[in-house]
Amino acid sequence: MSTTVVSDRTTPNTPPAGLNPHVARWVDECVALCQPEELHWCTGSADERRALFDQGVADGVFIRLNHQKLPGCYLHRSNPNDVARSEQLTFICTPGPDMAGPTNNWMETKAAYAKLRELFTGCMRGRTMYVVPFVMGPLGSPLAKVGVQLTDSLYVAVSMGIMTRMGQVAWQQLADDDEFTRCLHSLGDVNPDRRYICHFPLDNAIWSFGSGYGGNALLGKKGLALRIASFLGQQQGWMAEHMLLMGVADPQGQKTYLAAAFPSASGKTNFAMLIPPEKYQKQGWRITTVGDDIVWMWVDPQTGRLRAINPEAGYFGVVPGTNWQTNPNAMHCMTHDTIFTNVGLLPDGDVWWEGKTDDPPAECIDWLGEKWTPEIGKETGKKVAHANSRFTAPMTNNPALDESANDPGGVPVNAIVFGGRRSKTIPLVYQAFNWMHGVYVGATLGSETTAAATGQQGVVRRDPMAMLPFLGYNIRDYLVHWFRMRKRMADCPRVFHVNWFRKNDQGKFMWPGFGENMRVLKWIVDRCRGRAYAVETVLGWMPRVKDIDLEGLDLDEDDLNAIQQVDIDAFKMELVSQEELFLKLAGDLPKEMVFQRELLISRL
Ligand code: GTP
Ligand code: SPV
Ligand code: MN
Repeated sequence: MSTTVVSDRTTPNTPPAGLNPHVARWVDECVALCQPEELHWCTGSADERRALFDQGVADGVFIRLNHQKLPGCYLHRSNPNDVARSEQLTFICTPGPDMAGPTNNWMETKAAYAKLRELFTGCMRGRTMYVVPFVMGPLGSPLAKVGVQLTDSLYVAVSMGIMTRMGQVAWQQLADDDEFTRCLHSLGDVNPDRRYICHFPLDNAIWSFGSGYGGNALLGKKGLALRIASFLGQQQGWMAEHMLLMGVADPQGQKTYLAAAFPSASGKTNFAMLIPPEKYQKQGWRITTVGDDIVWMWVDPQTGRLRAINPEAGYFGVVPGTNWQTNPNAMHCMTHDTIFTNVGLLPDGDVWWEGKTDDPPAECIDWLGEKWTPEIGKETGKKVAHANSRFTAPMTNNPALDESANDPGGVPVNAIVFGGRRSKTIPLVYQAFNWMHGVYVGATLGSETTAAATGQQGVVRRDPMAMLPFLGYNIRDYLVHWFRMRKRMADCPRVFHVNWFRKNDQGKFMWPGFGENMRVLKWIVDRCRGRAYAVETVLGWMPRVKDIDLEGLDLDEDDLNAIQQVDIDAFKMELVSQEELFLKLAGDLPKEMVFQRELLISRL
C-alpha cells in the first residue's frame, strides 16, 4: 500500500502537495506495519471537521447533541475500561534504566520496539489511519514543536484538531525538516492487558497502543508536550511543566503572570479561568487565561527573565463539579463546538454531570449508555457521569482568553505557584523564602490522588512539581535542572504554595475556593509587586490574618487562622512522608535538597 490511497468514506483524500519526504517515508513504514485499509490526511479545515463528525455519528463514535442548545457539540462514550490515564502502563524507553530514573516505568528501547511491533502488526486492518500533523506552541514560536500522529481513532483525530494547531499549518511549520515527533497510536482492541504508552525520548517518538483516553492517546499533550519536551528542555536549557498560565491585571493596570503546578484534577483549569468576586471586578481586577495544563518556559537572554507559552490550543477539562457558579468561563467554553466524554445524556439532547445543577434530572442516560433516574442512583450508587468525564473545547471559546495566548514570544512569568489537594496539615498559602527553597517546596509537593489516573484515590503521594506521571527522564536530573535555572535568571519569579482543599473535622472544605481564591491571589500578586506584608514562619512567608481580605465571606479571623495553622507535630509527620521521595532518590538526591531539608528541620 502506498501513501496515495483515496478514501471514499469521507472526502477524497491525498497527501498534501510537496509532502515532507521524511514524513512520507515514516508514514509508509507505519502503513506497512499497521496495514490500514484507508489513509486520511488531515487538513484541519472546517469542512473536514464537519465531515469527520458526520462520519463519527454514522459510526457510533459520537452522538450529536441538541444543536439548537449546543451548536457543534457531540457526546463520546469511551470503553468503560478506558476512562483515565494508565500510569502503570506508561513507559520511558531508553537504552538503560538510569535515563528514566526511579519514578518512571522503564523499558529497554529494543525490547519495547519488539513488543510494540508485535502489537501494531496488522492492527489497523479494515480501519482508517488518520495522519494528523500538528504544532504544539504558537505558530512561529522558537519553542514550537511539530508532531505527526498516526491514529485509527476518529475521536482522537478530531480531538487533536481541537487541542493543537492541527493541519496544513503544521506542514508549513515543519517545511522539509526531519525534526518532528513521530506519534503512532492505535486503539487495538482497547484491552488493558495490551495497553502500552511508550516514549522514546532519544528517537523523539511515542507509540501508544490499546487506549483512546486523552492523556494516553492525544499524544501531543502529556506525551509530547510534557514527557518528550521535558527531556528536550533539560538538554537545551528550558522547562516543560504541568502548569496553568494566567494573567492577573490589577487596579493599577499592571499585569502579573502566574504559572501554577497542581496535580491532575486539582484545580488548574478552575484557577486559570477564575472570575474575581464582584468587589474585585469593580476595583479593576481581571484574570485572563493563557493555558490550563501545560507550560513551556525559557529565560529570555536579553532580560534574564523567565517567559512562557502554552503549547496547547484547547482544553481537556474535568466536568464533574463544574457549573455556572464554580467556573462560568469553562461553562462558556462548553456552549458550542465541544466534545463531551463520558457524561450523561438528557432526553432533549443536552448533557448533565454531577454538580452541573443542584438537582439531578428526573431521567437521563448515564455515561455507560444506561437509563438513570435519581431512584436508580440512590439504589445502586451509580453516577450519571464518570468522575473523570471531560470536555474538549478550543481555547478560542474562552471569554477570558489572554491576548498573548497566540504570541510566539510568550508572556513573562512573575510567580510560580505549587499546590496540592490536601485535606489535612497544609495551610492555605505561604511563600517560599527564595528560588532554591521554592524548588524544594515544589519537589516535596504532596497531593491526594484523583480519578484522573486509574488506581486508588485519595491517598497522599509525593508528586514533585505535579510532574510525577509526566517526567520524560530521571527525576534527579530534573531537580538539578530546576536548581540550575536560577543561574540563568537575572530576576527570578517568586515561588508560592497553596492548598484550596483543607478540610475541617466534619470533612467540609474550610476555604470556599474557586472565585474566592482571588483573595489569596491578590496577596500573591501584591507580594510579587512589593505591596503586601508577610511574617516569617517555619514554612516560609505567610500573610497575617489582616493581609487576606475576608469581607463578604462567611469566614471570620478564627476560621482563617485555622486554615493557615501550621501544626508542628503534624509537619514533622509530613517530613517523614517526604522520605518516600528521598528514599527513591537515595544517593542521587541533589545536595540542595538535602540542605533545604536540614534547614526546614532546624526551623521546626
Ligand atoms: P487536569 O485537567 O486533570 O490536569 O485537572 P486540573 O488541575 O485542571 O483540575 P480542575 O480545575 O479541572 O479541577 C478538578 C476538580 O477540582 C473539579 O471537580 C473542580 O470542581 C475541583 N476544584 C477546582 N478548584 C477548586 C477549589 O478551589 N476548591 C474546591 N473545593 N474544589 C476545586
Ligand atoms: C491530567 O490527567 O493531568 C489531565 C488529563 O490533564 S490527561 O490529558 O488525560 O492527562
Ligand atoms: Mn493535567
